[in-house]
Amino acid sequence: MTTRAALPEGIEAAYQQVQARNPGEEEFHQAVKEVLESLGPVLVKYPEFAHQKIIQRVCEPERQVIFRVPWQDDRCEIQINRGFRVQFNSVLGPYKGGLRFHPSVSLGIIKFLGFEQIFKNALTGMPIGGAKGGSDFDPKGKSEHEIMRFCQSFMTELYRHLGEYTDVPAGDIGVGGREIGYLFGQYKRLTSRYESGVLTGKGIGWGGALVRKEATGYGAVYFVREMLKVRGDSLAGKTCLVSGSGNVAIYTIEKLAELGAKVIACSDSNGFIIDEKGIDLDLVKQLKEVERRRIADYAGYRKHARYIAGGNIWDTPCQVAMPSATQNEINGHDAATLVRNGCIAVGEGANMPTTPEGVRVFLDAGIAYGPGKAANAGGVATSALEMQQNASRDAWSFEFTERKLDEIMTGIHTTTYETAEEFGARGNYVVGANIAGFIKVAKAMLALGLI
Ligand code: NDP
Ligand code: 2IT
Repeated sequence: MTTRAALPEGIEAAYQQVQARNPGEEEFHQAVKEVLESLGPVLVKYPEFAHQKIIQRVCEPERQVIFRVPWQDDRCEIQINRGFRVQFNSVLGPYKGGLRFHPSVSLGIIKFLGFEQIFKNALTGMPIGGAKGGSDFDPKGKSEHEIMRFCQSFMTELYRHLGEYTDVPAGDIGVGGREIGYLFGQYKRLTSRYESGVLTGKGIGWGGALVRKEATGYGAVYFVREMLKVRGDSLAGKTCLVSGSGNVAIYTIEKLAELGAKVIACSDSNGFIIDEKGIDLDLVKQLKEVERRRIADYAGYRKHARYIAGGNIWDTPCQVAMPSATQNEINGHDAATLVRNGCIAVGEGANMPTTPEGVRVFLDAGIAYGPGKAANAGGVATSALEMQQNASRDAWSFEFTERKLDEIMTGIHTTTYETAEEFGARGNYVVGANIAGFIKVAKAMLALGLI
């Protein structure tokens, strides 16, 4: 359950309508509430947003597709999964947002992610709308052939809703370069077109962009670097925790180490490892990216490291915490533990990893807290750079693209910081991100008439 804090009257009514119209979708309610809580002063400055019912409109997806995904496993047994694509808002550009394959996927999860994506994408300054999709398919333990057959069946239904000017998916949990390859291959067969710009996160050599793989993690670290800079501090010498050990976590660890910080722990859904000498990233990459094994195996190769099965990574003292696994992985108790143990900065690589109670603890403690829709926007921003390269049939160097990513993240930091200040919430990046993202979307919606 999400906690109930008071919302301004008109906004409260809009929120109640969202709850009533979308029963049982708790994560979606949570994401909506967090944005609406920031919007009181916006409606005072822009009363036309209220008159034109922008909040009510923005909370209703433009289109939602739910479909059957039938496929055969290696024993020729028929399996049925459910596929989703929620095309939330296209006022700023083609729908854009990742695909998640995880057994916990439901309509409410996809809607929370799609809703967040609208404002995140607006913050990047790139011409992209907001969407999310995925399936309750569980990739764990599946063979290479099963993954391919599933991706082909998923795309056989989804392709009719996509297009480089329509809707451009990418990866998220359970969807990486391998899956994007199979999805793109099937799209190509079904349409007889080599339409590179229809998916991002493609492989280098067949339309992919350098730095996309690294972008979410690198970008989140840049955001933390900027938050610390405002406070006259830096990442050098800081002890860090990074949850997860997937795409976002790996490249968060890489950039933290590059900037002189020391990451001592990372995790997966079974437990976490502590390596006081600093995580050996080459080993993590080999285990996770190449061999697709569990993080527990790390301790088998590094005898001084410890694996804590079922443990809570946030109990470990640190100065910087970067949740990079999944939603609601830091609750109020975890947040209080982090603050008590001396944590001074939190940068969210994951989407909505902190519960409302946890967010409150961080804000009350006055630590540097970078919410996901600002801090992890580097992934989708670099997806937009990939679309730009596809459109111009160009391929940029790693250095050039990384510089662009850094500029975009530094820009998002400045925008969110200054917006918070303008609306009387200095240092509150939650307010800054929600307001800056919302105003951009709302103004465009007004300009385009009743949409
Ligand atoms: P991956 O599938 O590459 O990695 C996910 C990691 O998180 C794994 O270590 C996984 O452990 C762990 N995890 C996933 N679900 C759970 C769960 N329910 N409980 C505990 N641990 C879990 O995904 P990404 O790294 O791409 O995504 C991580 C987060 O970052 C997500 O919140 C995603 O929405 C967000 N994000 C991703 C972007 C991207 O570009 N990929 C962009 C912006 C945000 P296990 O293997 O045990 O499941
Ligand atoms: O949550 C996200 O921003 C992503 N999973 C990346 C989306 C994208 O289209 O690159």
